[in-house]
Amino acid sequence: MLMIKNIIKDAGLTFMLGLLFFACSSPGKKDEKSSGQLEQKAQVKTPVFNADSAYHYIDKQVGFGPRVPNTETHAQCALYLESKMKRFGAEVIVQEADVVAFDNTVLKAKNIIAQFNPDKNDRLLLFAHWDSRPFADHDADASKHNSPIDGANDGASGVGVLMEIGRQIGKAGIDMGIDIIFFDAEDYGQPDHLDLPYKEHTWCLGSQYWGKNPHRDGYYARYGILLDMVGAENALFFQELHSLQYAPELNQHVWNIASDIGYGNHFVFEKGGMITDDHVYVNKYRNIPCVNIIQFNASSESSFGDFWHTHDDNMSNINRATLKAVGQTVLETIYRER
Ligand code: AHN
Ligand code: ZN
Repeated sequence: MLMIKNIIKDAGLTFMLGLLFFACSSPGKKDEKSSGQLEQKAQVKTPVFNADSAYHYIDKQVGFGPRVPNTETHAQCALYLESKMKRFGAEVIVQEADVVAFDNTVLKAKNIIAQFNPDKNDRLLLFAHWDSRPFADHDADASKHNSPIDGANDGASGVGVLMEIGRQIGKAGIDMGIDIIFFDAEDYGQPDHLDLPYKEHTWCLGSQYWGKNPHRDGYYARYGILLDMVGAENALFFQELHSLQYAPELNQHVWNIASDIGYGNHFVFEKGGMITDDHVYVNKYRNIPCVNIIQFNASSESSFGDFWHTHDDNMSNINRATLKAVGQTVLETIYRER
């Protein structure tokens, strides 16, 4: 009887222990499973873009003086951009290229290529030009046509926004491979005030070179986003026509995200102009679908803004609200990728 009682007791204990084990192990398993699922979907949350920091990076670039190829101030700014991107955690390549300008000047160009997660095959490309224009051919004062401009909006703004995006990627991490390229010698195109016969392909010399000689053999990215003149107050970004041709879905996607997160006031769902810019060559030579976020209003007389290619393209025209709209939209776009 005692033995039977003990057996029953043992069985009870085993049962109790079993229950206890089940109770302990099964939620554990459930946790593992759900955290596994979470891991697959879990993305780092989209970081918050800091417009003050982008503004500061623009001011720093302008502070060097004109970023015209073959000048000392250009070389100093290149070192600054390289060292900042390294500090944000990117692996940086400075691609040096001799390119020939419209007037046969040989420009010692530097494309600055910052790679995040360099070993990942699945990549996104963000780019802007970092050089500034050696002419002010649209300035009302003709005596100043041959002096270089600050290019706070035209050049520095796109770079400043991408630097802040790079800083955020460095802090938060990201699943995708990301390349941020600052192209050189975009804005050395044949000036209007010289009345020379029209010549094609005198703009975007840095991206033309890189397109034919990418930093990695066969370089490819899912898509590319170009930022050009993204810092002016109340800037409107219409849908640029090359972008609509090469990357119609991406164009809608980016504009949808902008309006989703509250920047529909800057991103207009209407056609803009057809603009020869760095994205054309990235598309043409590397076959990467690209969109250009650029201030250009086809129905306004000063389509790129009144201070475009004048000495008024300085810090006084840089606006934090516009930088925020563009920076947060691009960050949201790349953090939604998987
Ligand atoms: C042309 O005017 C042909 N392209 C404009 C590209 C540009 C100049 N972006 C900035 N400055
Ligand atoms: Zn320009």
